[in-house]
This record gives sequence, C-alpha cells and structure tokens, in this order.
Amino acid sequence: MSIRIVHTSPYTDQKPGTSGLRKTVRDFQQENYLENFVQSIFNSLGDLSDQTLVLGGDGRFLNQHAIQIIIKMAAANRVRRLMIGQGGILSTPAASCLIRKYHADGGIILSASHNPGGPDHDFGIKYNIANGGPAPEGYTERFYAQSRKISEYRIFESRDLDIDHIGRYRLGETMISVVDPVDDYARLMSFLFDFDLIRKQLASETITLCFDAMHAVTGPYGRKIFEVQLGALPGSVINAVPREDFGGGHPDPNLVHAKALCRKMFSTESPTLGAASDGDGDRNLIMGKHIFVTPSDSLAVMAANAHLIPGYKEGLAGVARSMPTSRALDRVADSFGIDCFETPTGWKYFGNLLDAGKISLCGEESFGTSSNHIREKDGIWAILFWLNLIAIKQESVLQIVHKHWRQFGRDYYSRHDYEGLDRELGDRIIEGLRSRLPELPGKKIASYAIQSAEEFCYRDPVDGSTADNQGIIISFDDGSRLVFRLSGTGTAGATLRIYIEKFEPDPAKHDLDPQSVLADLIGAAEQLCRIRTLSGRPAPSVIT
Ligand code: VG1
Ligand code: CO
Repeated sequence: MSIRIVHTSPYTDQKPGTSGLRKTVRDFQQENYLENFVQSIFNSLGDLSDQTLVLGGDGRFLNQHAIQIIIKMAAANRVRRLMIGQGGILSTPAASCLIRKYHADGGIILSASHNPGGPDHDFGIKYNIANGGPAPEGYTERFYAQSRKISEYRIFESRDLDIDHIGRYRLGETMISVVDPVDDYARLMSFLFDFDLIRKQLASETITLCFDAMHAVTGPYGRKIFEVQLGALPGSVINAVPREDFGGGHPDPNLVHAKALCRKMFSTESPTLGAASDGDGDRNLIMGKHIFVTPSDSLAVMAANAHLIPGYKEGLAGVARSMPTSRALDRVADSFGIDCFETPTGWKYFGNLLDAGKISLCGEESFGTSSNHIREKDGIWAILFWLNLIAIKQESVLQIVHKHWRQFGRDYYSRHDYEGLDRELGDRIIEGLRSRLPELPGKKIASYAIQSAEEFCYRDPVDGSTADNQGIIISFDDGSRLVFRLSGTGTAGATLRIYIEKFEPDPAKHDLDPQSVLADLIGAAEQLCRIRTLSGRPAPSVIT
C-alpha cells in the first residue's frame, strides 16, 4: 500500500451554496471532480495528523463510491482518526451529534439533502466544523479558493474498506472506526424527551403515528426510535428502506412531495401525528388529523411550549428564525420577553448564536427546526418534540395549533417557488427589484401601501461577520410582507422563491384558506417582479 499523488487541474464551479457543494451526479462523475473538492477541503484544514473527522452520507447514488474515495484520501492526507457511519450512512443531525459527542474536529457529510437522487439527479458534499454545524462562509470561501488553484491530490492505493461492519480498522496512519449510525443519536433524543410518557401513550394507542421516511436516510432512525424504542405500531414508519434513488421520489417533506402522507392525514384513517423527513434527515413535515402545520407555525408552537418538554424545562435563552420565516416566532418571543434573532437563509447562520448561548431554539420556513442539542436542523427531533407535546397536552395537533392562533394571532403564510428558470432571468428579476428599491416606499399596489423596501444584509451579533444581498423584503403598512430571493441549493438554472405573509389577529378569521387570504399579496408580488409574464409560467412549480 502506498500513497499516490495525482496531478489534476481546477474546476471553476466548486463554490459551495446555501448548504455545501451541490451538483448533478454527472458533474461529480467528471474526472477528479470529487477528489479535487475533497483535497481542497483537506488543504484548507491545515495539519490533519491530530484531527478526527466524521464521515457519512444519506445513502444516495454515489454515496458508497465517494465514501471509499474519501477514506483513501483521508489516509493519504494523514488524518488521525475517521469515524464512519456503518454502511456509509449518517443523517445530517446524527453526524452533528457524533462530531460534538466525540469532540471531532469536523465532518464530511455526503448529501444533496431534499434534492432527488440517482444517476440523473443530484449529489453533494458538506463540511461541518467542530461545533457540529455547517461550515461558515469563511471556511467555504477557503475551500473554493483552494479548488481554484489545486494541482494535485493524494490518495491511498488500497482495496475498499469494509464499512458494513462495526469495528476498528487502520489505513496507513489513520485509525478508522465504523460506528452504528443511530445509537448515539437515539441516546441523545432519550435525554431530551419523555420517552416513558410517549411509550405509554403509543402503547395504549392514545397516540398513533405515521412517519414517512421517503426512502431516505431516516428509515433506520425512525424504525429504531419510533417503533423499537417507543413501541409505535409496526408499520408506523413507511417508506423505511433507504434507496439510492429514494424510490424514484423527491425526498422533500412538503405537501407536494409527501402526497401519500397528506392524503392519509386528510382521510378518516388519519393517525394523531403525521410526519416526514427529507433525504438527509434534517427537515420535518408536521401534520395532524386534517391539518398541515406550516414550519413557521410549528416553530412558534414549539417555542411557546418548550418549557413543558424535559430537555427545555429551564425555558429558552432566546430564539432565531431565518429572515423569510414568518414572524409567528417573534410574537412568542415578545410575550416571553426573550430575544428573537433574524438570520439569513441557511443553518450555518445559527451556529454562532447557539454557541454563544444567545438562543436555544431556531428554525426556517423550509421545514427545518432544531435546538442547541446539535448544530443542524433535525427532523426526527422535531417529530419527537411534537409527540411529547401531544402526550403532555392530551390535545390533537389541530387543537394545539388553533389555541396557539387564538392566543398569538395567525400569520397566514405561503412560499411560491418557480424552479428551473433561466439563470439570466432569475438574476434579471432580482436586479430589477433591487434597482427599484428606493422608489417603492409610499407606492400603492392593489390595496396595499408599501411601507419599506430593502435588501436584507446581516451582521452576526457574535463575531461581526456580514452577509449581504440575502433577499429583498417589501413590507406593507398593514404589516404584511413579501420576500424575494434566489435559491442557493439548486443544480439546474435558477429557482425564484417568493415568500408571502399576512398577520390576522381575529380568531373568527383563523380558519380560512391561506392561498385565498394571500391572493391580493400574491397579485402584488406578480406586479412587482412579473415572474409569470417574463417566464411564461402561469403558476409556481411548488407551493408550500
Ligand atoms: C434551502 C432552504 C433553506 C435551507 C437549505 C438547505 O435553501 O430555503 O432554508 O437551509 O435549503 O436545506 P435555498 O437557498 O435553496 O433557498 V437542506 O435540508 O436542503 O440541506
Ligand atoms: Co436536508
């Protein structure tokens, strides 16, 4: 066995986006594409001979192949220790849990998250730092800079390692441990939630559950935690076997892609709680009998009730939400007298606030919620939170949400995505809005008067780092708001996201259809950006 040094030349497009480097499988199959980026990460991390790295992925097509390459490259770069999930599997939250628990220096997670998988779809690489969270921009900029000047990479010449069995191995100077992907994570969950109470209510069928793992990474986590440890009826976890192509589905837990679950939750056979998670297990969809809980509402309900849950009984230090997430959370924070921070889209911006103890709960409108227990969003955690809450309150999801609205008011909310646009058109729309920002305040659109128009720029309250151009916010005089931004996770063309919200304090108006309530604002959004006219698309590709 020896170390081979391979000469290579740079690719120009290895700039990580909202959540790691996400490209098509075909991009990753180009000669040395994967190796270049992995070596760029290693080159940025300095001396690796005293570093421990965690490695795993969501099991999608290319996962196995990439893991073997990364193992050999890690050994050739003299990484001291590698911790790998058995079979190459680790959900994103489980990887974050392992990094923190074993004081690793970082981790490489192979996933394109909620993007579809398979030879014709997407793959991705994320790097997480020692706090267990996504690498902040300082890191990803360094990876990118390295990728622009890379001239060689190092790889061990050896056979593939057996990662299907738990055990310890050695490759060169690198110690490798293959660990159970679920155990440590499940243990952490048992410390945060009242497993005994949930178990009792699941056993007596006071609570029933349907969890859709969407043929993605959370299948084994769901089976072990919900069915084995908590005794949910066998079959409570559906689509539980992870597949390289997610069974041909799109592992994005929303009303469009988790169709079967949605149908079930609006049928007569609906269980108490319906839930789903995405490709890499960091997102969550929460439903009750005849109700879909928007992620923004779910976050607000969690914040309002966290003190009832064992892991949070001391109360919350503060909370945070990504800028486009509805302001339902702010109302809860206000009533509790705690801080509510507004960050750019992407989990990496919560890391400093969590590390500094300024917040203990945070979330995004894109089906992501989590707390200070790790530094990633966490799908199974959010579902356990709701299970625990239902078990304590002995109320249905619908009752909990309706009561919440009565107390705090309802923030009607929706996101309209226009996917696969021409990149140039996406840029033109944002540029067009940007150039009109100064002239918009005071203008009237339909029955709405624009109060302010601005671009969101963030200054991290902990380290002072800044992130500019994080979305365009149009606020109206009745408190309604439109946000426009381009996605940073797509792999083809551009995706325009339009976020629409309107506050309704009157309980008599809490049971209306969100799309109807928001219709005027949706019209205003079209007048402002003219996406439908310019793209020739009569409607968004996805509405959540
Ligand atoms: C999207 C979401 C964002 C989320 C990101 C990663 O980013 O809007 O809130 O953090 O995906 O989620 P964008 O730039 O496409 O809007 V995951 O579960 O795909 O890693
Ligand atoms: Co994800």
